[in-house]
Amino acid sequence: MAAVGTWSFSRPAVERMMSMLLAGQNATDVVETAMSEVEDDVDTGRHIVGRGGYPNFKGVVECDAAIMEGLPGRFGAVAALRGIAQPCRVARKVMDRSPHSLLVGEGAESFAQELGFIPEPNENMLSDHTSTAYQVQSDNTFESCCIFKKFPNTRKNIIYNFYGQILLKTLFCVFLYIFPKEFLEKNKSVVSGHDTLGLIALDLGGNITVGASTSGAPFKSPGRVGDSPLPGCGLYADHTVGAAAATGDGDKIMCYCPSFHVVQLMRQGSSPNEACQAVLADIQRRISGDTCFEVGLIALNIKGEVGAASSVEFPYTFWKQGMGSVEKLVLNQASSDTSKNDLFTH
Ligand code: SD4
Repeated sequence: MAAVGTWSFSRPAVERMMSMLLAGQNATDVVETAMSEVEDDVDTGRHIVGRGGYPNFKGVVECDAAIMEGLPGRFGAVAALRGIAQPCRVARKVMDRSPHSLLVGEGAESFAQELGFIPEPNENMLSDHTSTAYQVQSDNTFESCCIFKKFPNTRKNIIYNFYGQILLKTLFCVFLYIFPKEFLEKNKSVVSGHDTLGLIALDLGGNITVGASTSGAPFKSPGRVGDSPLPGCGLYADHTVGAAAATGDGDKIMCYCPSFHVVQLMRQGSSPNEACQAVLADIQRRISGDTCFEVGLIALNIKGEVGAASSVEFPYTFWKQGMGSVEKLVLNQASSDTSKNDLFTH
């Protein structure tokens, strides 16, 4: 039995997984329950998960979530799902009850409603923190500075608005070209970091399940889907080998299928730690010299060994049978601290 989760805020979820696993529950119920508790907690929303998550650029919270069992073909996911505070529970229903594997947007919402979920108004999905961040972000963006919006919608004003916007956008691009660093630094202060809750559980019967959940990139385009609900990208599991999950910049992560790659390397004999490090090194080699985007990987094999690698400082939490409590391990930037991980590789 073992459990692992991404980032420090996964600790309560991993503690929950520990107690459920010790009570003999199966890995999928364990992941779904622990995940949905964090998703529903408005305070953890600021970590870009579920209720309280950051909205898209129109102010609407849209969540992605997925669950994958190690057994072949057992996968379910939802993407760009609005108004449901526990999207991982809907993903589980997609896995168990739908002939499909991934449902998005309105279709996912209708499916959830058919299965008894009650969509909530968007206000319930926002927290004070994320509403304020959205307001600040909107005030900072070019569009809301457009003075032309304030005039009535006469034909003349629409034409002025059209050419005015082109002019302002051109000036804005010139500004970004000249002062890119300053602009990016200013906007970084609104929100930074890419967090996804990734959880993996290995139960007493040797079943392994992985889940991932996120409200996605803050202020994303409506309909944007990240890596988290995509099998092989945000998560992957194989009951003969183990499982892996990814967190970070999903628009980039999905180009490398890192979770599948980690599991494949473990199949070929790598430890979880070696596999995560090799996949990170492969991504860094392929982007040849460019600063690596944010990506963190966790993996657990069916022996209960854990591993991780990350391009940024990356805390993750872990428990395995025999340990009295959940441990937090921290990887330094662009490294995988093997000395710490080896402590947990038995
Ligand atoms: C995503 N990996 O959707 C997730 C979460 C995230 O900024 O990092 N968002 O890309």
